[in-house]
Amino acid sequence: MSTIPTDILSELELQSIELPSWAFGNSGTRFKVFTTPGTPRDPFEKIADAAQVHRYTALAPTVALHIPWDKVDDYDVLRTHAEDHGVALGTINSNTFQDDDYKFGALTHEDPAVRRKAIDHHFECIDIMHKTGSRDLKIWLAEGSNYPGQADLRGRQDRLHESLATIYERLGDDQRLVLEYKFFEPAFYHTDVPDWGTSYAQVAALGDKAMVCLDTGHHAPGTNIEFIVMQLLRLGKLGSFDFNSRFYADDDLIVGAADPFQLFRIIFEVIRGGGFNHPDVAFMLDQCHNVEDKIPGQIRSVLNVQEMTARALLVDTEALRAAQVSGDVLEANRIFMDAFYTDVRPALAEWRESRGLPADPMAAFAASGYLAKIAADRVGGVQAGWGA
Ligand code: PSV
Ligand code: MN
Ligand code: MN
Repeated sequence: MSTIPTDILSELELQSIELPSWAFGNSGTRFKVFTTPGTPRDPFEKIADAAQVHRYTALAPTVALHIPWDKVDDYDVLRTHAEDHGVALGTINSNTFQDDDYKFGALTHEDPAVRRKAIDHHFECIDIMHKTGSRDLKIWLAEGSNYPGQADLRGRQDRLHESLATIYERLGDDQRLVLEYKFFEPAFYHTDVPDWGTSYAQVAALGDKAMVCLDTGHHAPGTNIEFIVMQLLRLGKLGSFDFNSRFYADDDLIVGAADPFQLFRIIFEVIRGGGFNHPDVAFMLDQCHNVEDKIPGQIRSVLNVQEMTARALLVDTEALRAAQVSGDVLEANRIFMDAFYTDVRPALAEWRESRGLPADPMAAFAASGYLAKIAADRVGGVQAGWGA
């Protein structure tokens, strides 16, 4: 059994991973959405489910909201509800991708009236952030074009800057804007914020309170994501992660499921760049659970992040550095791989127990009967989905 040094355990104890409210709603593909009995019908029930993940892992103390999907009449009540369940409200995600007016863009639209509407939506999100106590406004834009010649690429970039600058001006002193990039979809020819460079260029033009959000599923196959992580940390502009995993496109699968080694490499660079347990670099999940149960899916996800973090913290960085400096390629690679191949699961289980947590959170949650209870209790109403 591997043991984990106590200084690493102390760092792991501080780790926190924000959960997306939409992970608890029904989701699927464009072919079919499979529903689950007990799926939340409103933001209150989503938060109650998210709190279960924290209860069994102590890893997920905050929940991100999506507006308008999680719109409520009184955010003070929602905030108190979250606190009563042992969690807090986190990032507010704006939504400019489900309104007919945004067919040809929102913050980049040719028509000033449409841009105004999209900016006002972000103002509303900032007002909500003041009530929920949220720090981050996360902006993911679905804007782009499908055919060469359809849009003025340059003009859209200029309008994007103007719109973002107007939103940025409205932020409170302790609030931030994080701009997420995605290389394609729903637009297929060009996307207005397709890559980290564009996101960086846009946020750098705004100021210190604007940062890049890196969604691990939003890159072309083969992209060296850890290199991007390194570069953004080096530039002081990595604001947050949306973790998930992908085999093909924006699959939104359980983080660490498709490629645990990639997750290890990413977290290694986070640690190397001083971004681990750093308040400026938020760890979040952005996932959907199409065929598996949602709460256990989220529990599995945060445990995967914790496990790869423990392994990345195990890298003997002094020995690695010495091997790098002396040009010992194979020794450097051995040191790196040794940490990756270390099975930390038994040691983490023991450590969990020593902190009053279940050694096996998945088993403990399954034994709790919570899923059967919500299936029995939550009758009637409309189940939440990705988009409502
Ligand atoms: C769409 O690709 C997306 O998955 C983005 O990653 C956002 O973060 C998320 O939806 C919620 O808007
Ligand atoms: Mn995302
Ligand atoms: Mn996505």
